[in-house]
Amino acid sequence: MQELTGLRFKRLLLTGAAGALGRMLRPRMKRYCETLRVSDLAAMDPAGEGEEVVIAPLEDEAAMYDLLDGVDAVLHFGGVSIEKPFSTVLPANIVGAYNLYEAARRRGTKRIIFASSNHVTGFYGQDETIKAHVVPRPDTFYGLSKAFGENLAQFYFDRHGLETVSIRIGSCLPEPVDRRQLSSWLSHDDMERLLVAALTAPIVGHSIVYGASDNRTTWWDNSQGKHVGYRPQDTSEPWRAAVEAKQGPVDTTRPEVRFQGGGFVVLGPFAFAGQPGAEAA
Ligand code: NAI
Ligand code: 15L
Repeated sequence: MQELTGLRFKRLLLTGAAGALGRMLRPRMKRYCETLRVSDLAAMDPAGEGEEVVIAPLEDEAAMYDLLDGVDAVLHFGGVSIEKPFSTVLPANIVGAYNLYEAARRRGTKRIIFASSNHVTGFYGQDETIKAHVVPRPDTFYGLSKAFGENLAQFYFDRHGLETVSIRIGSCLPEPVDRRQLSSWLSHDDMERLLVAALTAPIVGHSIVYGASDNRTTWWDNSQGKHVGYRPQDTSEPWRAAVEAKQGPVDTTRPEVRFQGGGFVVLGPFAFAGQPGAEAA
């Protein structure tokens, strides 16, 4: 994808840089800043020109304070990215998000782009189209932690004027691979477009935008985030026929087909009430 503007931040921070999206975004976001600081708790590629590589666990308050030094804006992609026991989600996504916001406030960082998730609203139906300001209906402890992150963002804006765009990312992959992803897919190029829009929109306060491409089937209406200026240019349509042929007919009574969160709604120890595998307690 061509560079979108000649825009240059002095220093951007990308957390979660060792992860799937972090590795994809690192070379792309480098083009928009003089210095890209990348962090994770896992090992990352060594620093290239104009890069700084920092190992920093989100739950380490002092490390986060150091990490935010001199940072204009943050792309916060670090943390637990799938359903896990609450004791695993808590330090990374809840304590970690607090540490990041508090460090950003004290260091004077202006804006955070928060990699939230569609699993904040995973228990809405696939027969519904929802806007960003609906009541959250998280489908997992993971989705709950992202809802906390969004509330934290709202609080830090209302209380301290620290701006955030929370992106409820759908499924960000090179291409859609199943029927659900025909609706939830976000191409890598559209992710970059969305991040640049979120970084550069003049005023965002705390805004929430669903991160999806311009798919023909969609459950998300981004009209409440129009001011962010995101214009997707890709669509899942070229993959539709092949995905539908491969998958065949779906059983629409199954919870993972009924709800937007797909397979996440049946993950974890509780499974889904009334379904085989659901824990009695
Ligand atoms: P990933 O699991 O590949 O990457 C997450 C990174 O965060 C990993 O490198 C991991 O080491 C790091 N991390 C985990 N706990 C940490 C901690 N306590 N301190 C510091 N670093 C920690 O996930 P992926 O797919 O790259 O997603 C990135 C972000 O985007 C996540 O926050 C995820 O929830 C969100 N997201 C991703 C979607 C997707 O389609 N890939 C969809 C919706 C949201
Ligand atoms: C997410 O939040 C996950 O991080 C990612 O691994 C995908 O499963 C995605 O949602 C999805 O809903 O497809």
